[in-house]
Amino acid sequence: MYAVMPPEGVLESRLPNFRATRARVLAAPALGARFAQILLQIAADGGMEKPRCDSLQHFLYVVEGAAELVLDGATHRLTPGQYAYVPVACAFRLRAADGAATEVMWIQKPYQRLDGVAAPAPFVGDAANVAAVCKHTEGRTWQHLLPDELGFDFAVNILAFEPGNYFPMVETHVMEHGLYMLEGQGMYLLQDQWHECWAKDFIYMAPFCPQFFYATGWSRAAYLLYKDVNRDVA
Ligand code: UGY
Ligand code: MN
Repeated sequence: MYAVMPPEGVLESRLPNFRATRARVLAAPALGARFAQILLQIAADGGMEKPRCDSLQHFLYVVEGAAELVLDGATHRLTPGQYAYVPVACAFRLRAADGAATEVMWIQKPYQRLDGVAAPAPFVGDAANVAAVCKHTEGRTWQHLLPDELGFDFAVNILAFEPGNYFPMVETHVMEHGLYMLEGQGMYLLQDQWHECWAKDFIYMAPFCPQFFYATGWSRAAYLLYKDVNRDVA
């Protein structure tokens, strides 16, 4: 199962504890996903009314503009490509910064603890400082935005493709994906259908959905990819 969602078709929601904010819900348990992914379009005077502290873990990635994040008592100004990880029971508050609108991708997931493994601590990062690793083929890179540690039960990676570059094989795996196209364009094979995708499109891929991508157009293509990892599956 999968869902391809161009931005113009994703109707807006209003969420509790937010003011002057349009929420585009891209993935949620209602879809069968074990996480939620929401694009927040926050007006200049918008954002969370009060801090939030709950039983979910959160990942926030700034897509446009600048956001002010208060995390665990410290204030951060985050710009495109900068992001934060918020563990369970950690207070945070997100608002627009600099008196201008901002767009933030928000991922929420219940945490699956592992006996004997410490839960991750909150942190703020910048994709510009994350190494781009070439794993299989030239012209195709991965950036792992979260540390490769067993404490994390999900990963968020940026995959980038030079024009014409592609996966070495069709993948089919137990992990599910939330994919947000950051730049460029390409063709996605999902199950047995081809879909053309552009920047700002979203794709949900359920576990075991066959998937393959190649970049088209004249500039590189890149996407932000959520994936569940590091836990038993039975
Ligand atoms: O890591 C992944 O599962 C990745 N190669 N999948 C994808 O980009 N659809
Ligand atoms: Mn995959």
